[in-house]
Amino acid sequence: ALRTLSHLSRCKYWHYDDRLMTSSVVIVFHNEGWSTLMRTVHSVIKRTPRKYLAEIVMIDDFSNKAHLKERLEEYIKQWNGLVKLFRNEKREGLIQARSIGANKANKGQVLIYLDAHCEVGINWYGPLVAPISKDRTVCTVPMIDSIHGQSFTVEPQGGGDKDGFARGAWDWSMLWKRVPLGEAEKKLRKTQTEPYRSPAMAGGLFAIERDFFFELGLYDPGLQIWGGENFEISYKIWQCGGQLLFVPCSRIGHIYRLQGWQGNPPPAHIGSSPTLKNYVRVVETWWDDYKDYFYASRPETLTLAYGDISDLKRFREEHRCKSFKWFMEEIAYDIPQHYPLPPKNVEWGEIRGFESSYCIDSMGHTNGGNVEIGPCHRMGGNQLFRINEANQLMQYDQCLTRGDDNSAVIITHCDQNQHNEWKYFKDLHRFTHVTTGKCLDRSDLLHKVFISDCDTSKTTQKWEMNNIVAV
Ligand code: UD2
Ligand code: MN
Repeated sequence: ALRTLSHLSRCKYWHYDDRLMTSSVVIVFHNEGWSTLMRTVHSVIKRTPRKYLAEIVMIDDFSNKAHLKERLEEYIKQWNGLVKLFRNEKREGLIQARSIGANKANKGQVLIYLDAHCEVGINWYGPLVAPISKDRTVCTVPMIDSIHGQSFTVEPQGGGDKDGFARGAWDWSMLWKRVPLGEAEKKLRKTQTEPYRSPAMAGGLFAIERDFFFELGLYDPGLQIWGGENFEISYKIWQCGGQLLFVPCSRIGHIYRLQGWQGNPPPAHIGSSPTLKNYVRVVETWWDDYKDYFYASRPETLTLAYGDISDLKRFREEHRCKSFKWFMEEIAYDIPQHYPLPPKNVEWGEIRGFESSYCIDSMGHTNGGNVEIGPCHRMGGNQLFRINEANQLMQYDQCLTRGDDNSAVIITHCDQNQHNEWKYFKDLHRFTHVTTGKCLDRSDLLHKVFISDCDTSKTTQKWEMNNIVAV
């Protein structure tokens, strides 16, 4: 059961205009389960005042499951046209499917997007749409509770302040984060149940005035399948004159992915790394000089072919959208406090035993596991490292450091002032562990990585770092 959030019981005392804007609810789906998909639809119908619900538009993104064919078509007939179903003729991905949905859903004044495995809460509608009815350039996001994928229990999400309030954020590699609502933002509102500003949205659940979404150009048509669109729309809203608000009194449950579920694979006609390409398009379009911080965190994307973004740049100019620096200073000022701007890289790539075919491999270990030696695969991933100006030898958000036995090399999560221990001497083919004065060493035979007394005659202490590029 939902943990009692006593301050939220005050949501009962708000009065909403009885002439709010009407809405089209858009649900895009690809191979969703029957009960979760229909629960989304049923909950919207049951819990939305009929005079505001113009239609529910379902976009089937090229599913192949039998229950999503005739059975679905027959089932929605009970609502006499209130629920519409459109089918994509090829897999578009959730991002373009949502833009298609915006075109199909033309009856409501507001577009409300929901993932296909949600349950809207009681009185979700008024609080979510009222801010838009007041100012059409506001985009709102409900409080998203977490429905467990097996037990279907509902819990508030983590990552917030003591009352559970969080703002949407990112780290510099573009991973979605939630940071506690800070004092400065709290001061901007009179009560805890008022909407508050968020730099970014998670992506799946939001409400936006339809015409305003079209004025913003919908989603970048070059974004493919999954990922990054939540940041694109967030930056576009803020930098081009709108606002993004999180609304405490509108609650919607969402079933999060179960541990290990990788998501639906991209279709064959899509090239590799669509999500990474999306990230690059977004930072290239919106981040200005801050994009260097993204590339410092994900150097392998430096050479990624991300397509043409000249239309997006022109849009930014024509709409006189503000700079990312303005956005970071005025709206997202708290994010670097939680995710500091990363230092520049000195070198990055695979760490290969000099002139050998063996590379350091994290084997996916994190938080204290050993790094090992494995055959070089030149695919990046667990063999992709970077050494930065703060003397950290890193993979993603993890640092290499000395293990408890004083010789093994382990990998563990680090902040910017932790594990500043390494120097790479390119010409000497050497990694020095500065704090002990020892050298990075290996046993190709035993697949082990360790530190030992420096010895220029030992070939196992010789390394080369070679760039790896994502494709
Ligand atoms: C989150 C968002 C999701 C989206 C994504 C980043 C929330 C709660 N969820 O991941 O909405 O912004 O981040 O892109 O904020 N789908 C398609 N075609 C596809 C793949 C998915 O139609 O090719 C549908 C899918 O059935 C679902 C929706 O798109 O209804 C979102 O996909 P998801 O649930 O796998 O994304 P999620 O929640 O992991
Ligand atoms: Mn989802």
